[in-house]
Amino acid sequence: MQTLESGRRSTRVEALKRDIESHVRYTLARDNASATERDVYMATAWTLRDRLADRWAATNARYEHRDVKRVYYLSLEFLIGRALGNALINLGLDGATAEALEELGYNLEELMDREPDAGLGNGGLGRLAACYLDSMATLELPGMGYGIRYEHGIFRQALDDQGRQVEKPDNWLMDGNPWEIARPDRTYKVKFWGRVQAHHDEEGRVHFDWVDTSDVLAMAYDTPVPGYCNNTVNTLRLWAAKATEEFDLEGFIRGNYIAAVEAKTQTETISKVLYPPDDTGAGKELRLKQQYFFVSATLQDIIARYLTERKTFDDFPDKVQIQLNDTHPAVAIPELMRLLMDDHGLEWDESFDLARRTFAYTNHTVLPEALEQWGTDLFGRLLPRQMEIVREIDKRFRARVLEKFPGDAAREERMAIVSGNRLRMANLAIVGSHTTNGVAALHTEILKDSIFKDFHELWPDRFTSVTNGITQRRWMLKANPRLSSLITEAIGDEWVTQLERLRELEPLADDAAFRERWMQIKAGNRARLAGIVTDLTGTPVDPASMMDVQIKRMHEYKRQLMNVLRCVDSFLMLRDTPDLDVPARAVLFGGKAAPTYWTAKLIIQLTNAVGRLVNAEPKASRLLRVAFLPDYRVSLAEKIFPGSDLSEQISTAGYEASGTGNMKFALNGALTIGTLDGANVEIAENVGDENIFIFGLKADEVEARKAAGYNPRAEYEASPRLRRVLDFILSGVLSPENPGLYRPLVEGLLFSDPYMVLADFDAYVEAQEQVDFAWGDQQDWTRKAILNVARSGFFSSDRSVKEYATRIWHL
Ligand code: 26V
Repeated sequence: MQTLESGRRSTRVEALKRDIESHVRYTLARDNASATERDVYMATAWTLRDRLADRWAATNARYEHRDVKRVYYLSLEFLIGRALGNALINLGLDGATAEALEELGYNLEELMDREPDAGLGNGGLGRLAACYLDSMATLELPGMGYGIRYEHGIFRQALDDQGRQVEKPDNWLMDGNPWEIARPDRTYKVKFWGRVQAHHDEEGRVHFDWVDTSDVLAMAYDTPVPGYCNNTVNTLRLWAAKATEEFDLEGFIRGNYIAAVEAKTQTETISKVLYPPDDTGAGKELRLKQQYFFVSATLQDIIARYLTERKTFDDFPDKVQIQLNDTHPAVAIPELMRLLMDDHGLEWDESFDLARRTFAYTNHTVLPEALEQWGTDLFGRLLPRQMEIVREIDKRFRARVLEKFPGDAAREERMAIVSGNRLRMANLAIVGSHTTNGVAALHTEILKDSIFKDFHELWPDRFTSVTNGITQRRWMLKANPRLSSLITEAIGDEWVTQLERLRELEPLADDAAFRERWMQIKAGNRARLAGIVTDLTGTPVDPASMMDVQIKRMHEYKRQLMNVLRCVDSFLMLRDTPDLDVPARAVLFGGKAAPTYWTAKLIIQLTNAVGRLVNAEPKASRLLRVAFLPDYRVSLAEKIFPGSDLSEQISTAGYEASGTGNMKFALNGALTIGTLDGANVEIAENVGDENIFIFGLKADEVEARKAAGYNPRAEYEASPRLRRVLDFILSGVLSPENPGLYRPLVEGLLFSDPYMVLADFDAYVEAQEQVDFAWGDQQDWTRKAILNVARSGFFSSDRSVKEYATRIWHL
């Protein structure tokens, strides 16, 4: 007899099959026999999108009807990853769809693997934006993301036969993107260059016109953002650059067809490609064009939406809150003022006040080279009216500083928005917003007493902290289905929307039968990871070894190099000491280096050289494997976290603003080895000191050592272990054909070591020995792992978004 549930399910499966087949036939005009896997993937995606469409329209209608206060998350980056699996989970259709496809002769997992990642971001900042969209939709908050529809996202990373990073183009839109809907009716004109003309009206008031501009059109593409099983579907609106029609027409009139088409292509390069961070920081004209392009279109869109309900701007900040994801969209501050003054006739004071009450700014880094500055020359030529407005904001702000700190010219200059020929975007963002926040407790303290100290002294109330979070829907429910099922079986499924409920797992850490099941699942996930490592790198990995993982962007402050040095140390020990009693480990790395970041690229090459050496040495490779997984990205991350045992979070204290990978590991039951940096501090507080391996200098100690005149050479002299490792690399055996290849890395450490690798090395190796020891007791290790999971509820992006909503957006 069929139950009601299974009856509904079979109806659902039938409907899914029917719609998938119908999309193959009518959207793709194929018959079932000639349909390729790609066709079936597309048809499945459209089928799911159709099921989102009604809820999407209803969500928009509800927001409009209730005239809600809206939040706009402006970001140059959204690192979404794949959409199909996420839509399935959030619609609760994963089981039924798998069944439908199976009956059609296809495998859901395989189809999902065909979807290219939407890699419209570089790393943590972009992934955070994606997690926040998921949480806003799940919390039913009227939040909308705005960004750029890059034709090419983050480059794909390949490794050549020398172990060097090679960048390959990302062509994610090539096969069509079934998740987006073009909205040509939402197209705005964005102006560039030109000049400002003042004129007086009949009443003698001055008006400013921005004339002789060259214009670009911004066309909206919308992607649905489904909440978890709740009928809310929010929107991510990405802008694509299109040449204006006049542009084309002019070319025809002048008879210069080819030149006109060329000019059109040139214009459309604005949304062609995502910028990777580079050592030259700002200063790139196209990057500034991208920022202004998406900001201007976004503000026009927001104002148009606001004005459908009202005639004045009096309520603007009560209906519109705009979160600036780093300074990248900070040109929104003068742009909103320009629109209010020049297009809508408001006065300066009112415009500035409205803008300040509308914007909030999140800082994501303290690295000086990553703090954006624009040359006033470029900025002033590209955006002449906005430059005037910025200069006026700066003039008034300087006066305010001197009023509070009379005679303090040095302070005035430090705080200035425009200083010499530099426009400092962070200073503009703080002055032009109501709230500035850091992304973890320690990070915010560092903002307040170092890089933004002067601003904190002027406006202490403007600063607040919101610790980052991650969405458990993608990073647990979707990525780790087997552990998710075990957890749900034990405590119910409320954790999917209330992650703090994981606390209920705590007593089970002492339950031997539960631990047994936990270990079995972990073993399965570990075996899957071992298989992936072998597939991707050719390195065989014993599925019983400890999976020791460092995955994140390559940067010196993250200290992948310290991890590599530790691998060399282990190698030398294993090679030279017979019968060494240590557990088997696979040390796995993954991460992209910015294409112009030579040191980071050399560290990748060194990692691969160490891997080759270790994996080929018979004695060492029994207990140690080292592998670099190419093309680390969201979809690969989802496969790595569940199989990981040890999470490497070893940045120089004070440099990692928060980290979010650290949270994904803890949530999936890996133990952390880490410094007291970023959100590691809060992970340690939550999971308890006995369930984490903390080592190394603390942030204030790093500063003190620097102030006292840090001498890395002395560390080398004092530590025989460190000396052996560095001498080994200097010997050239890792690159016999070019023995000096890695010398610059070692010399960088010996002569400067800005990130204190040598100062922390011995402490790191000792902490790793504690890890080895703890691993020896698998029961206790598992106990700790369960407690890590049980206590990571705080790191849900639902919690972060709620904090933004109450403390910053006042929803
Ligand atoms: C930018 C640049 C540009 C110049 C060259 C080097 C460089 C290095 C880093 C960056 C960082 C850009 C901002 C960013 O992605 N920050 C990350 O934001 C995450 C989300 O808040 C946070 O978890 C990470 O700790 C933080 O590094």
